[in-house]
Amino acid sequence: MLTLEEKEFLDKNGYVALGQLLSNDEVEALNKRINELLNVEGENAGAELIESKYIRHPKEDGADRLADLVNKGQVFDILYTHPKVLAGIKAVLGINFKLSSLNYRAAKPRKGLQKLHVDWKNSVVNGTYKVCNTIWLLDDFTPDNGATRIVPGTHKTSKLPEEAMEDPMQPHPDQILIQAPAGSVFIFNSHVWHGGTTNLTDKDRRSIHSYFCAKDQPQQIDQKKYITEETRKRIGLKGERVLDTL
Ligand SMILES: O=C(O)CCC(=O)C(=O)O
Repeated sequence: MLTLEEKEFLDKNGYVALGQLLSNDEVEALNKRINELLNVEGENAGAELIESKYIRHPKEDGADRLADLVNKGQVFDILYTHPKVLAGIKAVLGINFKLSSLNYRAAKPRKGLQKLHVDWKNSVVNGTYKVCNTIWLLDDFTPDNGATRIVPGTHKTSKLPEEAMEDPMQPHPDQILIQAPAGSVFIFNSHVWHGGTTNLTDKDRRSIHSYFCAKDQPQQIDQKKYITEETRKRIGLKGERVLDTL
């Protein structure tokens, strides 16, 4: 499902654009459900990440977070079962992977800057990648609304940003910004240096991350613990295989 060119680009640069996989109606339906959840969950939004001891994200100042979207509506199913996305994840992690978490992140106006980071404790130089992310754009990503930055090729270096840069909060000379219309999807190897940028507009910059890990790694959200009967019935064996809940 991924062309040879897409696979080679992903391997070389650590990210690839998969195009606009969602229609405008699908984006609208996702944003509607997200708004409902933000209203209902209020201060508790993202609590599942705290429970699972994954504390960095919900405490992020300047970003809204929602977690465990797997169990919060059918509208989210496509985000971790789309065949093209699964093909992209397989290209990075091999056949033995599972969903780690399905979370919402919005960079709030005038906020959202993150240091360049990888989602792993150390650098991985031999290609045995452990984690891989997908970002689904729920707004157009533009140069000034907090688009994700990536430093292409850094998943193959032996250094982490904090070892190579004086200040990983600063722009990197080689960084690119993910820029594409709402409904687009990018795969990025989580070992590539990446991070959110400042949203200089007065509107949220919304996205959902379907984040995957190798089968032998713990999930950010323990999918077996959280899965509801309703989700099980809805997604069937194929979905459960991706969640590793069977
Ligand atoms: O949402 C983004 O632009 C990037 C988020 C990210 O890298 C993170 O939260 O670790």
